[in-house]
Amino acid sequence: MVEVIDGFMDAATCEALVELARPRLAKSKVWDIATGSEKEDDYRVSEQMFFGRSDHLTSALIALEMSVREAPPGASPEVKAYDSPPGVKAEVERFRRERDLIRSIEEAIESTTGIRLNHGEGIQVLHYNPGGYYKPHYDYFDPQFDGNKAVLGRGGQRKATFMVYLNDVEEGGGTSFPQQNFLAVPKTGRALFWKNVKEDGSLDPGTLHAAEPVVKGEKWIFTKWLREREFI
Ligand SMILES: O=C(O)CCC(=O)C(=O)O
Repeated sequence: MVEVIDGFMDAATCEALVELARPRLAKSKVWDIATGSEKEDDYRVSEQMFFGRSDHLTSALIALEMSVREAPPGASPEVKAYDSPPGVKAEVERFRRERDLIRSIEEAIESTTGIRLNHGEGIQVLHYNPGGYYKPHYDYFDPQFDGNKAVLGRGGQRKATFMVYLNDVEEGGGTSFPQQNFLAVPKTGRALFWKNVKEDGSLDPGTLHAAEPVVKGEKWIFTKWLREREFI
């Protein structure tokens, strides 16, 4: 039921993603089905951040590029005086490298899963320190709860989950699937892929899963949830 794909990502790409995510982490929250919003809860102890999806990053990059003023070669000093400061161009380049990295990962997920890139939510990077965990939960949104209506309106159900371990964990930190008696062990670049709904479209409770406590070392992963339709 859970597909394990070793070597989905090379170590350098995993490290590059971690370094981009590291300064942007915030405490993880859990989804509250009663209110349809996030709340703090010790059900989950980790830090996280989301990257924008690459097609959205591309639109933002085009706007950024258009905002850079650079006079053509040979322009007079008076005209060149209106050039954007060098820091602006460096920022555009930094943004382009981030877009390229995210796009390459998202394209690899698309070709591995056969699910279109624009069905994906943004890549979510998670970081666990020793003692960090996420108790058993489902990734799908149960439509019987009113709090899930709005989030389901943004592209339908999370029909599948694609997750990648971005480092080796010294001890603990596996991903357990209690209904399937299965424990995945973190390993740099190893991906897990599973479907949260059955062939008939019903929710699959066998996908219950948990992040086991990290005992030693730290743990980095990313998760990408894939919707039935374009995620908006
Ligand atoms: O950290 C893990 O191994 C699992 C993460 C997870 O279950 C989630 O982000 O929904």
